[in-house]
Amino acid sequence: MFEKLLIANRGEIALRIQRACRELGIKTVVVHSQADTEAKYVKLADESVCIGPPASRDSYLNVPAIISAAEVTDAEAIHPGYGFLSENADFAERVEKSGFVFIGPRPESIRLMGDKVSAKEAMTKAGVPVVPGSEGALPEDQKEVVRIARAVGYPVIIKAAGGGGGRGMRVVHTEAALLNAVAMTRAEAQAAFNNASVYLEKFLENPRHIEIQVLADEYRSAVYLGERDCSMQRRHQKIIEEGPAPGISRRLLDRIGARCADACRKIGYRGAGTFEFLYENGEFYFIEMNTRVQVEHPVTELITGIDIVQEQIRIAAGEKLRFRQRDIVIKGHAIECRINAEDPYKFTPSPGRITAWHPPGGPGIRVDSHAYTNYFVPPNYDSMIGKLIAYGDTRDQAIRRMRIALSEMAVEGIQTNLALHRELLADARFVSGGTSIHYLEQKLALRGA
Ligand code: MV4
Repeated sequence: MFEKLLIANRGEIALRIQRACRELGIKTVVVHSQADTEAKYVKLADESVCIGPPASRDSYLNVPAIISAAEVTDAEAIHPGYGFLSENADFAERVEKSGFVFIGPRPESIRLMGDKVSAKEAMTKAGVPVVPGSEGALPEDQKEVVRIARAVGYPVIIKAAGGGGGRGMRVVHTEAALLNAVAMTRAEAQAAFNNASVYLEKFLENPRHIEIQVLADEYRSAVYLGERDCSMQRRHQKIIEEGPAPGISRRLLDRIGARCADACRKIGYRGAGTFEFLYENGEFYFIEMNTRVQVEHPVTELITGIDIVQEQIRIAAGEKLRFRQRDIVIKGHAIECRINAEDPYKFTPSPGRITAWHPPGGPGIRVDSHAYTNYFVPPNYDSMIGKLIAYGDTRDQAIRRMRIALSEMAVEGIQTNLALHRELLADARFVSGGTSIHYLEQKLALRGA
C-alpha cells in the first residue's frame, strides 16, 4: 500500500479522500488554491501545498504545479476526485510518466470514454444496450444524414462526440430542421471541444437517469455495486440521488449490471466507474461512462457496505478485488440530497461566510461536508457545500429519516437549497418514486407560475 497520497481536489471530496487514506494508514498531501488556504480540511491533512491563485485554471487545473507538489512532498499516488482533472487522459498520462500512480483507470480507458462515439462503439461491441442511432459519427454527406435520421425516426438528438453531461446537444423534431441542427451542433462542438464530430440518436422523450456503479481490478475481475437513480436534476445538475432505483425489477437491474461488469472485463477497465443509462418503458439504453468517483457514491456505499474510495486506492495499488459478485448484497435504501450554496428559488450562487452550521445526525444519517461555522464559501468553485445522505431498511424509512435530518439542519450567513429539498421530500410524486429527468424542471415551472 502507498505510504503517502496527494489529493488533487478540494472541498468535501478532498476531505472524503483524506478519511479513506487515514483508515488505510496512508499519509495525505492536499494541494489547494489561495482561496482554500484557511479551510479546515487543508489543516487536517498531513501536509498541504498551495499551488496557485483562486481561479481553477491556475490551481486545481494546473498540471505542472500539481506534479511538482507530488515531487516535493514525495507522494506516491495522486487521487483526482471528481471534476477538475479527474477525467483528463493527458493528466493521467502525465502523472504516470512522472512516476506517480494515478488513482483511476488507464489513460486509454479515460480517452475511450471521453469520446462519446468511441465509448458507444465499445459498449455496443461489449454487449451493452445503447440508444438506437447513427453507427458512429455522422458522415459529411447530407443525403446520408437525412437517410440515417429517417431510419432512426423523429424526434432525434444530435450530440457532440466531445461533449457529455449535457453539453453540446440539440433535439430535432422534423426533417426540415435536421441539417441546420447538425451544422450548428458541429460548429459549437468544434469551438467548445476542438472536435467537430457529432452523432445522432433517437430522442427519448421521458426517460429516467439510472446509473450502474462498477469496480474493476488490474486482473480483469469486475463487479457491479447496484444502481442509482439520478433523475431528480435541473439543467444537468443532479439534486437528489437514490438507490436502489424505485420500481425497477431486481431481475432487470441484475441483468444490466452483469452486462456492465462484463464490459469492464472486455475493455480491460480498471478502477471505479459508472455506466449511465436512460431508462424508458422497461428498457435500458447506455449513453455515457464516467471514469471517476462520483459525487453520489455514498448512496452505493450505504446500500452495499463497500467503501468505494478505499477500493479505488486498493485497486490502484495493484490489489485484487476483495469480493466477487455473489458477495455483493444490496441492503436497504439510501437517498442523497446535495446541499448547495445558492438561492433556493433563483438558483444563483450564494458564496460567503457561514455564520452558523448545524448538521443533522441520528440513526442512518451521514453528512459529507467540509463546511463548519465560520467557513467561507469561496465564489470561485462549484456551489455544492455538502451532501446529506439518509439510509433506511426501506425507501419509506430513508425518506422519513431524510425529512427529519432536513428539519434539523440549519445553515446561516449564506443561502442554501435546503428549502427546495424539504419541498421535494414532501412531494407526492417524489414519494411515489420513479419520476423522470424532466420532473423537477416541470415542477419548478409550475412553482414559478
Ligand atoms: C438523451 C436524452 C434523450 N434521448 N439522449 C443529457 C446529458 C447527457 N448525459 C445525455 N443527456 C440526454 N441524452 C437521448 N437519446 C436526454 C438527455 C437528458 C438528460 C439525461 C440524463 C439526465 C438529465 C437529462 C436532462 C435533459 C436531457
